[in-house]
Amino acid sequence: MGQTLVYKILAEHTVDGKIAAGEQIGIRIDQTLTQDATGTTAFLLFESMGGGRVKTDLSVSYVDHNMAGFGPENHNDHLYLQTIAAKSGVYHSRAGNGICHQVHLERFGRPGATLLGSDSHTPTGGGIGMLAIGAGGLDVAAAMAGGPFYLSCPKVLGVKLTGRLNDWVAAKDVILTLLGQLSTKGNVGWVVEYFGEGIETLSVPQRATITNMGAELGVTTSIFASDEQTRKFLAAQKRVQDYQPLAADADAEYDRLIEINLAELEPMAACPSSPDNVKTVSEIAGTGTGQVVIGSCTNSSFADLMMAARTLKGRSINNMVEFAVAPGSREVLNMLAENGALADMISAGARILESGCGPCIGQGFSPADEVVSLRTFNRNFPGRSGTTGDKVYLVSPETAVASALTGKITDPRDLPELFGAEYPGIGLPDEFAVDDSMIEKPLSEKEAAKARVLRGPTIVVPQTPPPLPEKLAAKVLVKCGDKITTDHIMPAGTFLKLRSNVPEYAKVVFNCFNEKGRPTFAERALELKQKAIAGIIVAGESYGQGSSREHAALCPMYLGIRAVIAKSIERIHKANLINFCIVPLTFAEAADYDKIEPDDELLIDDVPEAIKSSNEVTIVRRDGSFEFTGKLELSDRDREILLSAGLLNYTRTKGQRDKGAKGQRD
Ligand code: MIC
Ligand code: SF4
Repeated sequence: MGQTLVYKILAEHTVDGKIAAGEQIGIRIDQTLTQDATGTTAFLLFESMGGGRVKTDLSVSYVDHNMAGFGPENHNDHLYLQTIAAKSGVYHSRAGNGICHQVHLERFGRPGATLLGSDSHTPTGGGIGMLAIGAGGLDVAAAMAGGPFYLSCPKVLGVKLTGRLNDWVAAKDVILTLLGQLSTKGNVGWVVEYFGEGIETLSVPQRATITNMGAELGVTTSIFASDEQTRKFLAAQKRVQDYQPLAADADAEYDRLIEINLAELEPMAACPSSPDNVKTVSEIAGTGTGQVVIGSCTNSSFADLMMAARTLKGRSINNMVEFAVAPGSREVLNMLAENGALADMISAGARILESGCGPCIGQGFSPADEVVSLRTFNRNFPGRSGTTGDKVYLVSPETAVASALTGKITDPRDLPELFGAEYPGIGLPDEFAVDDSMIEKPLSEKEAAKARVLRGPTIVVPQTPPPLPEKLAAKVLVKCGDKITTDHIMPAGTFLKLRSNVPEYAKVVFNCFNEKGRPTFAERALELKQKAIAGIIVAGESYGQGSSREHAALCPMYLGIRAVIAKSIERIHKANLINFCIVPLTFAEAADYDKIEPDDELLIDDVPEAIKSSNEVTIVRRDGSFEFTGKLELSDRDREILLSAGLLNYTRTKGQRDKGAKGQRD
């Protein structure tokens, strides 16, 4: 039987374990990326591991999330990241140079390589044929230190693309269609591999839109073959030397197969407030909109913005719409400035935002109350825009432009009739305006030895978790439902600037559930912690979906949370919980979820023993009225990490054990 592309890359990178679906494997990581909102913690933890020079082929630190600079926090972070990168052998992409995923695709992505990024949209790199995986910052720090990355060897979902997209139908509509079919739940442990003659019609940036938003499916990553389209993209980025052709064998067998005829797709939208709440645009057409934003790592490539500029040229956006454009990279912004497209957008009424994440992570541009906001982003979780009760729709740039012109949700295929607009059909430019002057090279080892790292007072080294107790006495601090995202657990928006200061940031854990006049989640947790009582979080399906932010584990750990009991837990978040020594448990019987009440006091005996040798624990209500079974779905390594009080301690003690073993051999 032939091999899938995923398994070919895994075969070249697996350094521990057996390559078979469901087995734990450790893979060598060629490249890492970090961004500022997760990067400060990642680098602080990297330093706690011993620091020194990174051991990867390439590591890049980006500044793209926290750029508004209200107060000193953001700039303190930037300076720390710039100086620690230079010292540790890491490239540093400065604020304003663009969104990590887009810049990485443009300047560093390499077909066939492995990339680990402290951001859940790292799979964007799958558009260029990399095996690109999102993880928590501590896992990325461990990879920078030269350690393998451990994952469950995935099953492969083959998506066969045939046909060609019609005018005004976009790559975004491909992934929205798939999200409508597969939803955001139940896809943990899978990788999506796109193949078939339809992929030949999609450029690398279009492929990257699809792999980027694959993150919303909850899969480990998504990947396209590396072919003539990849070669053209790399050549236009003046790095054709990085090209190598790569594809699955013709007789590769997939664990599951889906076929999509691109020619049959139509414009789609993810309706409020989940990326899988998908409808066709024609179904919701006519709904009034007061805000439209084009940008984010999903849809702000040169072609996306040129399409918008050409369509807007000589026209004006509706006067009830606030319209903004955030170019994905400085390269794209420069090209638009040089060829006049920027002027066309400005003339049409666009507000031009800087190249960065911006409104996607609630850094401004929150919609007014009750206003429908159309965005070309990848996530519309409740409140993520910064407005409680927001109504955010996720759409393609084509649908965004059409709706900005009319002031209501509009199928872009109506543009020729409404405005006489022709489909611009923008392809890849022969050459991108490459300018790496805002990507700083690291210092040489000799220079680095003398270099000083700037660590402003708002940067606080995170605490490490205490060991697990023999008997866990804990109180249920919150009982939440299905699809709790890391945005619910650890809000971003105006709180994002607290990322480098866990004691401060921890104050807003589960802020969305806090009620005025009542003690907050954090206050209740800290009060219990003082009495040596732990906190437990109870949740439904897909707990921790969305971002990779390890603060969703780190801050609860700081507050004394020692276990999560859920119907299911998403991959990256589960790894983050283990890394920060919070025991991830799942209900053996889903119906037991209904019997637990908030404030219940629960007891678990012999916790370390169960973690050592069992796949389950018995959880008893303190008054003895109810007991149930929690499943421990853990690899041997997960167990060791929990027993060592988290990944940082595990790495330190493992380092000592390895040294001891080497000493004995010598
Ligand atoms: C996001 O899109 O939610 C983020 C902000 O990029 C996160 C990372 C973070 O929380 O810093 C992600 O996707 O992992
Ligand atoms: Fe930035 Fe939004 Fe992309 Fe996250 S999803 S990396 S916040 S642009």
